[in-house]
Amino acid sequence: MATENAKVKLYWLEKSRAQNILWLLEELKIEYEIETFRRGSDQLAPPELKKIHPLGKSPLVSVTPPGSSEPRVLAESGFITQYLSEHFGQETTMMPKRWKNGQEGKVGGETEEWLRWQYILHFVEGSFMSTLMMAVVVNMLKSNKVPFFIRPITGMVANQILSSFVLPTLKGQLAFLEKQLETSGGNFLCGKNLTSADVLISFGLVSIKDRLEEFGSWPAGGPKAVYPKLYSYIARLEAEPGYRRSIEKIKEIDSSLGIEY
Ligand SMILES: N[C@@H](CCC(=O)N[C@@H](CS)C(=O)NCC(=O)O)C(=O)O
Repeated sequence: MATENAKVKLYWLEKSRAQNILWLLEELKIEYEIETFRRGSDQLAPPELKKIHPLGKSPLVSVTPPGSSEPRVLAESGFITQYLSEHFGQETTMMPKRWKNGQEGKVGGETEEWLRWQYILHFVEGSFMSTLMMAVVVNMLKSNKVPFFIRPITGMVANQILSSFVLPTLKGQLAFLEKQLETSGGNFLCGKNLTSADVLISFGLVSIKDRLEEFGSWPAGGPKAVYPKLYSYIARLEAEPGYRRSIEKIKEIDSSLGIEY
């Protein structure tokens, strides 16, 4: 698709991973439109989003090619990230170079950076976010959202699920990310440059960084001592100018809209 004059629109939901895509659009330095949505009192997305895409989740992005009036609706954060990076990221570091010189199109001819980038795009939604969601939802069984007289029982069940399955899985994924950072040869997951894989994982990491101790026990020093590289990396992501701009952008649109990680 020729990208000049393509119209891009982000359907952004408050307190959601749509913030990643807003950051990505800022990095791509393209013009885009943004429509904001609030969650209902049930914390779900409003029904209007179902008119854009049948699943009614956010982020959603529509791309209208130049000369067309037919927007293509993209859903699923990983797919949106890949599509936007491939079409609009050529002049940026968002998508690493795919082929080693002279190895174009060959099995095994891909660069290490590109393989990492593709892998992380799938890992984020395929593994990481579902573990985080499970941790957060199971943890609610311990909270004051549950009537106090059954909370001792739901709390016991929650602790059992967290300690036997969720936290070990999450710790494995965080240790994996720590190792990725150790071996990337740079400050980011794929190497020296910030890519859209870093952008895509940011919402999950920022939202969970201060909550890990709620999910079970940790060695002395807590998660920060266990994953020092990961915690420095999260701080670097939060200091990125594009990340800061994405937060300012929402405040400019409506200061009452929640980003809340
Ligand atoms: N797998 C989807 C997940 C989308 C998703 O669940 N989005 C959440 C926001 S973080 C949402 O729309 N929640 C509101 C709801 O479930 O009604 C993706 O990769 O984008």
